Amino acid sequence: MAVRIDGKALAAQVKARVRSEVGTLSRPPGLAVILVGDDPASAVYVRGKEADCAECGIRSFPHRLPADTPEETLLELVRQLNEDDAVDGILCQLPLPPHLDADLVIHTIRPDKDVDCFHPFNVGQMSIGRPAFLPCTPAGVMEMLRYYQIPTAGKRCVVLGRSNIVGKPMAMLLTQADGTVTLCHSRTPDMEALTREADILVSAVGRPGLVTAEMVKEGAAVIDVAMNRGPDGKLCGDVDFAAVEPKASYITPVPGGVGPMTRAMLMCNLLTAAKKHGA
Ligand code: L34
Repeated sequence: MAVRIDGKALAAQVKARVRSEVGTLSRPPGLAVILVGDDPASAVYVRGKEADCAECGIRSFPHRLPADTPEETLLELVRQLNEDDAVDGILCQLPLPPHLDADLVIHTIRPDKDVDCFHPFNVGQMSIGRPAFLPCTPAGVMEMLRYYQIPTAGKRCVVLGRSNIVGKPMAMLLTQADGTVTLCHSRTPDMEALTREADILVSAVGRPGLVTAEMVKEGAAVIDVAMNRGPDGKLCGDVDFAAVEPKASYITPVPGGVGPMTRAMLMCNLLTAAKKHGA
């Protein structure tokens, strides 16, 4: 039976560390939080991030914009926040409404305030092993592996999903931690043959029930990054939790797994940004 990785408890520890370091700074770090439109899931995540800020002694500056906000208005807000010395980090919650170009917004955020680590400069720095920031979700997964002493060096790691915000950077961080990484996606034939070899299996696809017990190696660590809403309205990940739990050595629940860690790592990035800005 797998050990359940407690993302909520670990996130609380990480945030306590951030809070105590924030207490040593000459001024509180500041996070600008941009939320465009009224996607209910995004609203929940953003509220969570603002609550985390309060918990860590970080100021948050909310910017709620209507769904039909013109692109130039959003870009102008970002430029203004780039110049605002009280703002150490700028978070523009994704996804954006379809008429807005997320890449353009990300490009406009000054790299030293890019606490999501989405800007191409920071992605590049990370990819050559000289990170300024680490992307929050993959960094949260790495923190879980470290805390639970799940070794990565020399291990077979399989990542499902190749998104820019999770799959690709996850594969990169596992590679840097000396794992042997296979990145699978919708065009991967016979994915099961690959996942069955995985010591560490990370799923970030967004399809409930994708990862079945048959796909998991006995004793594997199974990390579920997905956030789906099941037909019953309940949150679930990609992993068939009940079936996989007996077979795995470690498993993350949804909710209470990777999600809270994503938010905790954002707090770490804010601390880093504030220090760089001389706080
Ligand atoms: N810019 N956009 C930007 N940065 C990010 O880092 C994100 N992400 C993803 C979506 N868009 C983003 C998040 O914040 C996903 N994500 C995220 C963050 C937190 C949680 C889930 C996704 C989270 O707190 N999950 C809780 C349950 C929340 C609920 O009840 O709905 C959990 O326990 O998993």
